Amino acid sequence: MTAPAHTRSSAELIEAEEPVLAHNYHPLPVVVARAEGTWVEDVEGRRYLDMLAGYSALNFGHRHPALVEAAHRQLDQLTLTSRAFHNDRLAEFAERLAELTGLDMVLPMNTGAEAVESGIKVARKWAYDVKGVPTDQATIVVAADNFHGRTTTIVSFSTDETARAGFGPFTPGFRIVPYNDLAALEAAVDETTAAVLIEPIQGEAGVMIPDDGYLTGVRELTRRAGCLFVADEIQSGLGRTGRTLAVDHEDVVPDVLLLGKALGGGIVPVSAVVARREVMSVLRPGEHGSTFGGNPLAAAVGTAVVELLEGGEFQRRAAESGVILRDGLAELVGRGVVGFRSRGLWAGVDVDPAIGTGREISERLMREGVLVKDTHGSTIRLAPPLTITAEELRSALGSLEKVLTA
Ligand code: IF1
Repeated sequence: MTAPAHTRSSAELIEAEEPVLAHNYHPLPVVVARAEGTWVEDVEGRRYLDMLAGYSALNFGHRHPALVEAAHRQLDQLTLTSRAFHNDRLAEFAERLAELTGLDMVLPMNTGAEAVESGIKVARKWAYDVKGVPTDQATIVVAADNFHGRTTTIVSFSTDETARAGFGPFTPGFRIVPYNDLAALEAAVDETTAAVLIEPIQGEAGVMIPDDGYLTGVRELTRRAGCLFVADEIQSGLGRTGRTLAVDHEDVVPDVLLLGKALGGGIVPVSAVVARREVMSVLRPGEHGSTFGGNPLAAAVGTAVVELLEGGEFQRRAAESGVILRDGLAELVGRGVVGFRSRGLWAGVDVDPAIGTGREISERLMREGVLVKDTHGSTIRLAPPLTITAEELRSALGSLEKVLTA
């Protein structure tokens, strides 16, 4: 990779953002200009190992050749029709995504939050049309410490004050129970319940992995109670945990699956609600839609993503490299690491607060050429591209060790 000819330095570009860009983020002070595979390069040509992978939108690495080729090919043919017309790429995308997930029908959207919103609408409509819940009485049970996106309805059921405060009034109809607590879930579900909506592993909360049997329990409970199980696999899905879906670890099939992030290969925003036929069939023409959802460029890239996952190679790599990650982190426990949780190539690492906040650790790692992101307090998350080599992973773990034991 050669450095692009920039007229402004990283420092100048960071400073230039301040007066013109909304301050809803506090990024690490690195200005990325190019990337390939596991590596990104800044304006000055410094290289960094990407251990965040666009919050798992880059599961296949930056600019995976098969995905870039699919995008290029589609750019030369057709990019947008709107859903007023059919396009020649959508049928195959839906067929293959349904097949991959073991479900029946696909509602294509763009961002994760849109998939969540759409899933909520489908669940509510199902509650009224099929379950017979009285008009406007449907409830959805969610978990504390969830992260499902940033829209007004989604932040209505967030328990994170920073995400919520100042954005009311909030959408009613949600009940919040502790995560990983089947008894609390059981107590919250009643005849008004349209769905239980959870992340099979909670990302933003710090990669919180529920006890074995929790997802099976949610599946059995929702079936018994006659409500839907909606799994938000926007971050946990598509290879990250060593299986296609995080629910696959318990061989559980939800009624509704929410996908996003890596579904667009890190190239275009692609999300989807995937559901059983009886559930998705509640939507009739005019009741829901999106200008961009299911556009031919998104469908072409999404189909190429599904094709990569059909081979199983990425799931296998995540599982195998996940062992290196887990063993490497285990060696750091007591040497700067207080505790950690990991599944596949996804880890939440609690750093000894005496060493620094998650932010400070992230900044020190950046100076070592490794990019990560903190979650809360002294927890950092690791989620490299699934294409990361054993050598690269060991090098990142070495940098972490250096920063923690310096
Ligand atoms: C931000 C976290 C990751 C998600 C789940 C839906 C969405 C997300 C399980 C919405 C999005 C993001 C968005 C990003 C930070 C991020 C995140 F820190 F919040 F938890 F990935 F680690 N469901 N997650 O994780 O998807 O609308 O963004 O496409 O800065 O808000 P979106």
